[in-house]
Amino acid sequence: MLGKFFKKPDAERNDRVPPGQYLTNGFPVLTYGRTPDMASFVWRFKVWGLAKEKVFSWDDFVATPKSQFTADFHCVTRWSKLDVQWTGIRVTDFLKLVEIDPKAKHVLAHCYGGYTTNIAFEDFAREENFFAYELFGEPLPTEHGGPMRLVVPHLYAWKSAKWINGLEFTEQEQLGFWEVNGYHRRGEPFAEERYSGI
Ligand SMILES: Nc1nc2c(c(=O)[nH]1)N[C@H]1C(S)=C(S)[C@@H](COP(=O)(O)O)O[C@H]1N2
Ligand SMILES: [Mo]
Repeated sequence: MLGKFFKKPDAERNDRVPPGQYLTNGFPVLTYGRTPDMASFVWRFKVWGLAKEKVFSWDDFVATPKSQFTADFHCVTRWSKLDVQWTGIRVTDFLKLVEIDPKAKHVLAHCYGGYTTNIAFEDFAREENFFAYELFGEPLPTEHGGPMRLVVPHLYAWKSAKWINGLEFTEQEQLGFWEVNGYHRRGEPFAEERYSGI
């Protein structure tokens, strides 16, 4: 049954597929709980904590020049999808718009619906991370996190927060939803950082 949907990685692709992962051609939707009814929200994005508090409207947010990104996507439940095409805003470009206290060492991403996930500042402020609002050239579908999600390609996909609506900067690490529930605090797929082992 599984073999119908998930195939073992091709030999030439092995180096892109982390250990214990299987390739899928589809794009499964993985959401804990209900998908928030985004139509009922006026989208806003807030930055706070060890950063000067600032609230962005949709227009403020997307005023940052957009770029295209192709990235592999690895879910800790063992499926990986290669070459996902996104359009969005580079995290490093966005960070130029906010004043962050140098004491900030961690970021907690907040989402409509209440999901959170933690990312160390050095993992967050990397060139290849972005806020995405298009998927394969179409507006990002709600089930995949539309209108806006975070994408952090070098960590397991639970760090790629869907329906993102804010960033809280802190000195001490505050664990997010899955991290409190036993997932690894960092989640690097090539090191198989799946669970915290506590
Ligand atoms: N807000 C929110 N973001 C989330 C999740 C979630 O449940 N809620 N699930 C995470 C997990 S476990 C994965 S694998 C990816 C799945 O993204 P997809 O549904 O677009 O495939 O989103 C991540 N971001
Ligand atoms: Mo996941």
